Amino acid sequence: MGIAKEVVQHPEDLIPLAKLVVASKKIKMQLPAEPHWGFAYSMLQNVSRSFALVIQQLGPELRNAVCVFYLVLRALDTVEDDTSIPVDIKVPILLGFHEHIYDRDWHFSCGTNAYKVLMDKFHFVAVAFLELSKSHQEAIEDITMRMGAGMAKFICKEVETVAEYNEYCHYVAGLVGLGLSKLFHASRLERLAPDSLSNSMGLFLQKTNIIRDYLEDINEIPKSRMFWPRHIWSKYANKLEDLKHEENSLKAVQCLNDMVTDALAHVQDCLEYLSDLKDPAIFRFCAIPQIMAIGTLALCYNNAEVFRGVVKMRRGKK
Ligand code: D9A
Repeated sequence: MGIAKEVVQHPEDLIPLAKLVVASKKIKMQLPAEPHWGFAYSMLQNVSRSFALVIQQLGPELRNAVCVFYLVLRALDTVEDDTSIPVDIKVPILLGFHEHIYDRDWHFSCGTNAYKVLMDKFHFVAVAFLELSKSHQEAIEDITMRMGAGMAKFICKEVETVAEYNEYCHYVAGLVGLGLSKLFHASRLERLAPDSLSNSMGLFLQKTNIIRDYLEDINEIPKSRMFWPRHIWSKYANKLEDLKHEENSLKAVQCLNDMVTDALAHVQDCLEYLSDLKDPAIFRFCAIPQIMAIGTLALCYNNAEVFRGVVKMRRGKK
């Protein structure tokens, strides 16, 4: 991305940017020597630079488990998102994914760019998974199974009600919160958090992404699925696409504020979840994405720019 442009436009960001560059250099140097772990951590950097930084907060055992968990989930997402896979092929892959992670020889090519590399070299992820402790493996397997089943359930379904919106977000994000809480507990660093609080941690992040990415998603070719629930947007427009047209700006912003208010309902649970954490490294790992999400929602609230371009916080401000 345009780091030079960012610095020219916002010179005050130079210091946080420099810190980020130093931090990411450090991660590059620390790539493990074993090919599967080297692949796992470099893949993590390729698909998500900020998550690769945040994960460095954790101690080695938990970090390896979270790294594998993240890549397994990204692979599952890649299958879900690939519109060129026929539904009758896709559904069994989603339903069987939790078994494929135990299989060094399983492989299914799909996705594009870094995600294609992740799928083509998925055996590295399986090998890394098999090196995790049994309790970490079980947590990852359980969540992968439930998420795959949830994705399969929603494959051809529009999100109508707010209850369905919460259900979909539970499968793709709330379960991630449950899985991470299990991993923290399995590492004996935390008490097991209540599922409802873990779920809210995922829902808040996912809903923030769904709100922020309106324009990116609606303009995607081939047409991607939209997750704004019909029961919310139909109060403001006849079609969800109409919100991006200048003449509907007022209704669009009212709808946006409705969506933001719905997301904010999870903040109380998120704060309770964070305040119960004991381990300082786990606290930072969990708090950083939540703080970024709060910042993103603050930027989005009452902001018609959400319908004109993608509203993103600048790195220095993160
Ligand atoms: C997370 Cl293992 C995610 N998701 C995130 C990232 O944070 C959560 C995916 C896989 C894992 C973890 C996360 C982090 C810490 C504690 C959590 C938690 O729960 C207790 O998940 C709930 O977004 C994806 C889901 C929301 C679907 C769960 C943070 C992240 N941020 C993006 C930044 C951005 O702008 O999107 O990935 C990124 O780094 O690319």
